[in-house]
Amino acid sequence: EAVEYDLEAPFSVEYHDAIGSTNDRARELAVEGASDVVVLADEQTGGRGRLEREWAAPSGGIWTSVVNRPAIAPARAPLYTLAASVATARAAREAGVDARIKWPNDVVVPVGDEGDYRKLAGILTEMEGETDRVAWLVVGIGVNANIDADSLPEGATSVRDEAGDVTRRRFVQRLLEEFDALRSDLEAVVPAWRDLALTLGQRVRVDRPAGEVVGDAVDITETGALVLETDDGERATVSAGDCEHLRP
Ligand code: BT5
Repeated sequence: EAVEYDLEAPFSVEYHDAIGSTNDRARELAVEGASDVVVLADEQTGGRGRLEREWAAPSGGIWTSVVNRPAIAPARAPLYTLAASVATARAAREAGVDARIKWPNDVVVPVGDEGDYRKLAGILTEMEGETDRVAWLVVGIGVNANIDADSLPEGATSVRDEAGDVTRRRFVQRLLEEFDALRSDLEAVVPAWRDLALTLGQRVRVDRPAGEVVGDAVDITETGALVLETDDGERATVSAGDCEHLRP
């Protein structure tokens, strides 16, 4: 199936049948000064997750990276990641998938009602800039679209398995419309994220560079950090890390 990605403004598309990682290509374009370019591929041979983890990206998925040049401080960059998760979840919901968000950046489908889930999509944001201003920011989005979930790593699901195949062009167009609206109205990101959050109300363990915290996830801050209430009644705010939902 040939993929036709003729997206609407403000985005222009660079499409590859196969590429190592769309994030790597988007970073090259960003360094050359590009803006609002969307790199898309049918297949990635070296897809990356966070912390050098591998991202499985076979043919049939939506593997994309958006080059942004936002006039924001680096401290607000996590809002772009949250905006991408919200936009992805909304596009998936329109395709008939019960998509929710697991803090900070996973788009998941709940399994049962105790916080279990399967992962539908992941986001990888990379940026460069000064202390007071971002130079460029690449938001990488990987969606398991028209792929059998059993050919993906354990714990993954796909749009195909949840709701049937989608027209990828239409899915990406929807996703980018939502993303564009949210990035131009950053105040709207956190409320939209809260509405879709699976993590809020869960008992969680967060692994972060400074060590592990366990508690109840009660909120996120205006910059997207997770607020935990620990067992000794203290509040802990975590801005980055890996989050695991625990059984109540
Ligand atoms: C992420 O990392 O979730 C970010 C994934 C970003 C992928 C996009 S695709 C377009 C762009 N180009 C790239 O090279 N990357 C971005 P993280 O939270 O670290 O999760 C990684 C973990 O998810 C892995 O260790 C696996 O356990 C699992 N995993 C790998 N591939 C998966 C898949 N296709 N679906 C669901 N889970 C997967």
